[in-house]
Amino acid sequence: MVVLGAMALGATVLGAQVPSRHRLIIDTDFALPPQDDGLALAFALNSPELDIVGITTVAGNYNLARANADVLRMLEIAGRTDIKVYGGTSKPLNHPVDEYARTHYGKWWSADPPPMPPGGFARIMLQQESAADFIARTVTASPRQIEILAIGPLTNIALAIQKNSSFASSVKRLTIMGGAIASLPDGGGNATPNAEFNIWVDPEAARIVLRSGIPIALSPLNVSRKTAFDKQALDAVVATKTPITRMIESQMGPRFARDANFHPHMYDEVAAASIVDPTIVKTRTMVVDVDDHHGISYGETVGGDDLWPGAEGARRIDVQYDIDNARFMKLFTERISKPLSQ
Ligand SMILES: [Ca+2]
Repeated sequence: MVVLGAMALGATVLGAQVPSRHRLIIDTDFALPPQDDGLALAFALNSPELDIVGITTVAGNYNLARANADVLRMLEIAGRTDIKVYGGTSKPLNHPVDEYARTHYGKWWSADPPPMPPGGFARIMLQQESAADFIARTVTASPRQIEILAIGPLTNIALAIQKNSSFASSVKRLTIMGGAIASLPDGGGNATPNAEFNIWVDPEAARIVLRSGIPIALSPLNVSRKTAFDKQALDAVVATKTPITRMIESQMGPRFARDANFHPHMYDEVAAASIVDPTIVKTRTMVVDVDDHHGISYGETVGGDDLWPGAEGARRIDVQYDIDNARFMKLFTERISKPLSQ
């Protein structure tokens, strides 16, 4: 605890500089657990290595109103109303709402009012500034100091790139949960046969972001598919009673009660944990680009060891391809189940 406390403050101990915290913006298509964004935020709030400088919302799993309502309520439950929330875009840059979007997973296109979160709607409010404006302003004010964890469609990040010409070169690092690399084991899509959901919702934004030159770590389905949140993990998390674990128990307990073998993959949680401890994943550099043609592979992330015809202008990024699942789960459950601290 002494070591962590010193790290948390970025302090000097006996004249030796210890690592400073990651100053982090979290960009999320948020919903409360059992959705992975909710579990990832619970992990982040309880990780002293992370200094969350703001949360920005985007439409994805549900619409923007649901993301806003749920994340504001989660911060109240966690007692972290000091963290400001900035509302993002309610629709992708170009993706049309077609019959496939309406009938398959994801309510990004919906105008449904958000359901009441546990304990009622939050009393705290969104900030006036838009997500893209906040991201661009904050990052360019502290060049190469701010990291971004993007765990939804990349619309806000693409808009920040378009709004401010010095933004991309000012980002310290961008960790993305998204994509699926077919040329690596456990690839293949989940929104379509080839496309992963976050990238598929806004392929045009993802292509802008991946080609921007921002230092990127991609956490694709290839690693998500090697993980699962199971009954054992739930039991470990709720063994300690905190406002967060009680909420997780109320949200997820009934689901596991109906099916003890329920074991959803972990997506955004892996991306968040890989910032706290990069050694839990194996990473390789690849050229990665996004297919934004409205054809059978719309939204596919294609990765290769070198540039290939048609990918001119694509960039080399870090791609996670394997995970030490036992160490990840230990870190994840320990963090979520410990008492909340600021
Ligand atoms: Ca997400």
